[in-house]
Amino acid sequence: MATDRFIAPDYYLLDELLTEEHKLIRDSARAWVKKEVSPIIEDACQKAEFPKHLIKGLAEVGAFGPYIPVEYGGGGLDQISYGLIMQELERGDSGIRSTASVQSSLVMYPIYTYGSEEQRKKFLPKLASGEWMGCFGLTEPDHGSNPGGMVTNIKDDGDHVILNGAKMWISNSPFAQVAVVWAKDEEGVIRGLIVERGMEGFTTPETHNKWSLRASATGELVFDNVRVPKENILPNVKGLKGPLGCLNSARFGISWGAIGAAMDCYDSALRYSKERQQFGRPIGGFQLQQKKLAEMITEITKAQLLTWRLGVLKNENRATPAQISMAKRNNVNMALEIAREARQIHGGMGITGEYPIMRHMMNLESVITYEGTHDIHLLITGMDVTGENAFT
Ligand code: TGC
Ligand code: FAD
Repeated sequence: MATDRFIAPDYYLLDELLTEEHKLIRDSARAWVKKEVSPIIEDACQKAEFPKHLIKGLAEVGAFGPYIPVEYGGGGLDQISYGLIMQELERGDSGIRSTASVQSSLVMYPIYTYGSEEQRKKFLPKLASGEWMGCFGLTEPDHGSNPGGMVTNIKDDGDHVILNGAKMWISNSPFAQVAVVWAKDEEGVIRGLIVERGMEGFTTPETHNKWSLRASATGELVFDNVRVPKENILPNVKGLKGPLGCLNSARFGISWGAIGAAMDCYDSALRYSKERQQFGRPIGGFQLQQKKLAEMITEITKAQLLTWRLGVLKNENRATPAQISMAKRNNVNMALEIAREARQIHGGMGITGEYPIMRHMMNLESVITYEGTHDIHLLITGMDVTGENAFT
């Protein structure tokens, strides 16, 4: 990829809504992405390799558990700080943000929120430092949008449970030491378990041939009579609200992250439109190109306002799952539309690795599907405003 010349758009002077601490955190994540991610990300994607060497730096910029209390190794920061870090990471690449949001929202969050004190002390500091990486097993081959139908199950075996079943499409699974797994007990109640690499019968085959999120490792979790000690069961939650509660946190982060990808596409398209000449003038002088750019900055600005307000509500514990769902749907769709338009502004160059556009666009095709598909989020808003359930 060419040199990273990213300049973040801030059309409505939204920096004025951030504290000095927010700006420091955002700027240090931004600088880290420019120095460590931008130079290697295109190559990692082309090779379909997760750049493992970035784990240490991700921990150092506070990307693992930013809002987890300091006593457990987290950053003790607020929700807007978390959002800003996710925005900057996804500006680099959705796969890098994915790694961090799984670790923070889908592994550290449930252990912190639903775990025992012993579980918090054993796992959280090592997850915060990146010494251990985690993954989150909810989706199954036959149960994606409908996780309540899961068939992965546990059976009582004295001081252990016996875990059987399979999860698929699991980010970070091929290298994770720890998996937070959701399974039904003998009464059909969903429980959360911490499954550790090395437990007999537990394997994590990698999923290959993805055209999207190529710098993020995705795989399965296969459980063949795995004996999991009862001390690894998350004691403080039962039912589908357990995993869905984690998704609220991850979807919130994604709603910020998507803005990062959109900003990168817009910034690249704006610069290209000023530099690229056709018919004797910069293509940015043509009305059709200006329409695209004007719509992009409008949509980015609206998304920034939406997430900032959501961050305020989340800091006050007032953000509802449906509000978070709306921001995830709107912002990811917005980013994908911008990536497609930016690709056109770059002409043929837009399909090459010289520019980040095609990579963002392909990544966003996963982001619009995971953490609840675009259509599932439409139905969540539909149900929230009408009171009618259109899922079944
Ligand atoms: P439903 O009957 O509506 O609810 C069951 C129970 O859960 C409660 N609940 C929630 N609790 C917390 N947060 C939420 N967002 C919640 N939504 C519902 C609800 O109150 C109820 O509680 P209780 O106490 O009455 O039992 O459930 P349903 O079976 O009808 O399903 C609803 C639906 C479709 C919205 C939900 O299942 C859903 O969101 N489906 C999408 C699945 C999804 O998002 N999967 C994501 C997998 S993880 C992933 O993709 C990681 S990618 C990570 C990365 O790389 O970045
Ligand atoms: P399906 O549920 O089969 O949906 C197929 C289509 O049907 C979609 O368009 C959907 O919107 C539509 N549909 C489904 N139900 C309805 C309905 N009631 N009404 C209208 N339309 C409907 N999962 C994890 O647990 N952990 C992870 O770390 C993780 N990482 C992922 C990483 C990647 C790269 C990808 C692609 C996925 C990941 N997922 C993960 C899984 C992801 O959450 C699911 O793919 C997603 O929830 C959708 O499930 P599905 O793919 O089975 O699609």
